[in-house]
Amino acid sequence: MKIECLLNPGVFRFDGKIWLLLRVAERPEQKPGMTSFPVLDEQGTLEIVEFDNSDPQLDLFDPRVISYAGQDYLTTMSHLRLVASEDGIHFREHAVPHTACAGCFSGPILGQGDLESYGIEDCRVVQIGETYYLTFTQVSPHGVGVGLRSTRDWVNFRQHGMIFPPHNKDCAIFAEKIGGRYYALHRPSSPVLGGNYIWIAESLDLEHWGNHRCIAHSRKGMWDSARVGAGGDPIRTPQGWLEIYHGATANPARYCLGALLLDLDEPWKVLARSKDPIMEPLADYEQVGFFGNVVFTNGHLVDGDEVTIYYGASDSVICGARFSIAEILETLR
Ligand code: MAN
Repeated sequence: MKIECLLNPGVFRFDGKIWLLLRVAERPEQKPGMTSFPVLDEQGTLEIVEFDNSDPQLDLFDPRVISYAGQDYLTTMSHLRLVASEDGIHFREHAVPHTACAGCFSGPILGQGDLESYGIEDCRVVQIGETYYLTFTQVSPHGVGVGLRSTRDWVNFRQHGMIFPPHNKDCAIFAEKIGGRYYALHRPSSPVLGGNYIWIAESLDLEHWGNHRCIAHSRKGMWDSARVGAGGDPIRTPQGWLEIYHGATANPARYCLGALLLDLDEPWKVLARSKDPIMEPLADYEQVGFFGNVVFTNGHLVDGDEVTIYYGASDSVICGARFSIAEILETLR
């Protein structure tokens, strides 16, 4: 397999270090005139599916997705992999402190079972108490939903299954309870009425979610006209919860970042929002790549007024950008 993209990392602090949970997207080396990609069968064995590009049943409409005879597939399969850093800039694979096998790396986190047979993507990591909760996109022929796993040591994981069924992604859990309840942002898609909007839900146990409310629509004629979706977990500020989100246009597709400010006690209330993006794909590596014109985030680190936003650029490489939280808040209207 060849790594086509390293993108959209989850971010967290653990054992005195800064960690990224990378999304690694792979496929076989492509032969001329053919399209091939991996899928997992029910036993978790990798299979390679191959199509001839001249086959009229094949629709290569998007570098990320293909359709053959009415069935949709992903062109790459993603798994998650840990790297660590002392300074938040230089990352390498690092042993997770682990009583059972000193010095071993925590292995890749792979898709498992029927709901993840096309892989797992774009993992948000939030720490609540001693436990890290991972919310990620589960992809399979059944659709795209949100999975939850949790861990305390990054060696042993608990599977909580799918918490938001298809079509849903971009799930960011708040790091604190509000009024005795957990809250999460999520992004269902509605193909006919509605669209790709950000919703909020609440839960008593992080597994069962209800009282869903729609809090932010895409906005016609603006940089976030086709879709919006939450980034990492909302950042608590004295003015409210600051949520960095991605917004995209459809034709041509262009992904930018903006922000929402949510009420501290009633987080379903949007107090302010970016009129213009806080970040756009401008550098070469943000404009050209596997899927160009993309800046996309699902993780950040907060240090006082500074937030380092880790982001995927053009679905190919991982970057970081530092912002002042106060400056972002000043831009919101
Ligand atoms: C979707 C997801 C992301 C990806 C963007 C841009 O939102 O597949 O993983 O980064 O599209 O391609």
